[in-house]
Amino acid sequence: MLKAILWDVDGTLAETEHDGHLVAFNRAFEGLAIPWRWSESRYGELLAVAGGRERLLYDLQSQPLAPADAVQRAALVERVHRLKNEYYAAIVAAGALALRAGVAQLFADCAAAGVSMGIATTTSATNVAALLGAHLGSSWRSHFSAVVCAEQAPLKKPDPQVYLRALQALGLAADEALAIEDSPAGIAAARAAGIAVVVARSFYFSDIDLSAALSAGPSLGSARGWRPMSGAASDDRIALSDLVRWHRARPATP
Ligand code: XBP
Ligand code: MG
Repeated sequence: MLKAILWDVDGTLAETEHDGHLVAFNRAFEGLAIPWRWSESRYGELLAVAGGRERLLYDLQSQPLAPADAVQRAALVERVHRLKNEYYAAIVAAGALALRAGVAQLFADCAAAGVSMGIATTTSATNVAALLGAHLGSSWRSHFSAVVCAEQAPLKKPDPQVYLRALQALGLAADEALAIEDSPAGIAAARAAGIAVVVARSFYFSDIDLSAALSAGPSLGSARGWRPMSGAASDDRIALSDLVRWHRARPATP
């Protein structure tokens, strides 16, 4: 029986990578007088590396103007990441990061049906608080029975740690939860934890392998384009009733 929905954050709740983190990283480079910027397409490549700090460190390997010394590199990563998160919070506070279509309605469905919700993300806790505080208010934490971020699960997706810790916090078995994700690393993490996963494709992950997903579609805000399980035509969005139906019909070994 489905008892909890586990939400990924970046790309799933909002288009935070394209409209938030990328913009904030470039502002941080500028603010620290670092002489390079990331293009939209370069950031798409870099998303193969989960975690903002890890992404920065990886990119430094191909930046000719980056310091050669490992200690200096690590210090630079910390400075950029801290400032990036400040700019990210400012972008969220300015109202520039709307929740993706259908997300708020699913939150309401879960509340009405008494289905728990959890957060399972590779991003920093500060970014989750900024985003959800802006959309759900200062009591945002009370909407979620578990919030597991990078700080609580340092082994980032595709490692299953974040999902295993979320299940542990909820006191649930893997087959009592359903993950909502957007990225290959997120899908792999949920599946490695034994959790069935539904994928709402995002800007940067519009063309990924979806064979491990219970169902996938372009948006939770539309019942169209979902497969192999389809949304109910009666309600032009993906409702909790669709997720419950899909979860019940999942293969024996999800
Ligand atoms: C996505 C990530 C994060 C963000 C940046 O996490 O990989 O690293 O890109 O956030 P998810 P930080 O999809 O699991 O929410 O800079 O805080 O790492
Ligand atoms: Mg994501």
